[in-house]
Amino acid sequence: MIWNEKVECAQRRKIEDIQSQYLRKLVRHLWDNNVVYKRKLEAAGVMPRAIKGIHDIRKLPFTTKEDLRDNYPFGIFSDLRNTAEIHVSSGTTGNPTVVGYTKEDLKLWAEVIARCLGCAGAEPGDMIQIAYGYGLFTGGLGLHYGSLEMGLKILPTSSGQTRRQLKLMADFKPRILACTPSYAIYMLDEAKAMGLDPRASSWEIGVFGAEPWSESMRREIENSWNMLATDIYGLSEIIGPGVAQECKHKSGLHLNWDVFFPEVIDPRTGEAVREGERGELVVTTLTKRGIPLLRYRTRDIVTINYARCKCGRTTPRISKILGRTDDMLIIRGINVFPSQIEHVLLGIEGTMPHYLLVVEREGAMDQLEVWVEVDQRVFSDEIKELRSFETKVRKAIEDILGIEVKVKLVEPKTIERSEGKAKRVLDKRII
Ligand code: DLL
Repeated sequence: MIWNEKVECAQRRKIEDIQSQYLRKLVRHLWDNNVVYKRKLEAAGVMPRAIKGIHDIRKLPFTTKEDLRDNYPFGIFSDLRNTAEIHVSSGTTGNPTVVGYTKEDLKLWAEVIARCLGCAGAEPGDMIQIAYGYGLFTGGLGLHYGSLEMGLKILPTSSGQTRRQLKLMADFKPRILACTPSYAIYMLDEAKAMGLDPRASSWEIGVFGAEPWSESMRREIENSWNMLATDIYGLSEIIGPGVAQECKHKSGLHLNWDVFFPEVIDPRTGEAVREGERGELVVTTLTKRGIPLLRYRTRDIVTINYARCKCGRTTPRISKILGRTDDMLIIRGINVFPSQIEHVLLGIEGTMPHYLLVVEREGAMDQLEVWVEVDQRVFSDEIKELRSFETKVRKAIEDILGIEVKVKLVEPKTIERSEGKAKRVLDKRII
């Protein structure tokens, strides 16, 4: 169903008028209420009155993840007093990324997710099993608010406890499943072990996202579970899930552009690329109040298409995420930066600043193995001591990342050196 036809099927001119109004108001609001942005606007030499319409957006400065982290925890918030909910996602080193929502923002979140659910094919009254993590991660609660808004019956199973997930699915027969695509695949083996026939599952529609996934993963999910697998995209800084979503035609993700203004730029020059060309997605949150962001560099690589879709929506569609401009890895839905691990290793005596992250997919699950060079002294220790050193390194890394990892200690000079940019990641996943 089309949840908000007036907006989702509107003429481009009409949407541009709305965007222009919102942008003028937003820039004025930031100038008056946000010290960080006032400084950024001044540095860029842009006064609020210079922004007359949406096409002036190019005059505005970009915002990056560093802007959020440098102002940790609440420095970039525009309305801390009325902040109603806070979410956190992992950062590079040290500080995580903190985002805040006012009550109005939570309403906006519910609205855009309801649109996404409608886009995926949900109807009021359907039952949805939400197997994204609830908590600081935006997946669980975001889908929850949108499902409430649409009038779905919510089964908030959160992630994990797979046998229980599957028993509840078999007994309650939800029509929709929302989780990461890798979890949908992971659940297959467990279902078979429980004697369930996945093709007979009650799930007809999947709302899968939070990590990159390919067309071959889609085929596997659709064939094995006998369901339609749709892609949902978003990031905590913008709102969480709810930025864009595929419809049943699966020809790009419809982006909620009346509230999240998209640009696709060349990451090196900052200039817009032509429609259909690959570039970095940059998003301005036009109506958010807790932590509105101007021209946020998502670091996600996409193409964009402004043609009307067969489903009738006129919203622009972004491609599936084609890559990242930085070295962030997503492992089991968790964002991991090599620099986080480097930071841990620097704090442990006996390790060297040479390491390699080896990522593999075992079954449906991502496995991260960290190869760490240790100095000769550690290596000549007894096996028992070597083991306990390995455990120490592993625990320290797990504490920072919040996921299980394997650690392999290697002798000095084992890891290939590079004269240019060090190669820290060996990603063997085929997705
Ligand atoms: O992953 C929000 C989300 C939750 C989206 C549930 C969809 C479903 P973060 O933890 O801040 O937020 O991670 C954001 O994850 O910049 C992308 O690189 C990646 N990502 C999110 N959705 C997709 C997707 C949530 N559908 C980062 N395909 C983003 C590929 C995705 N990558």
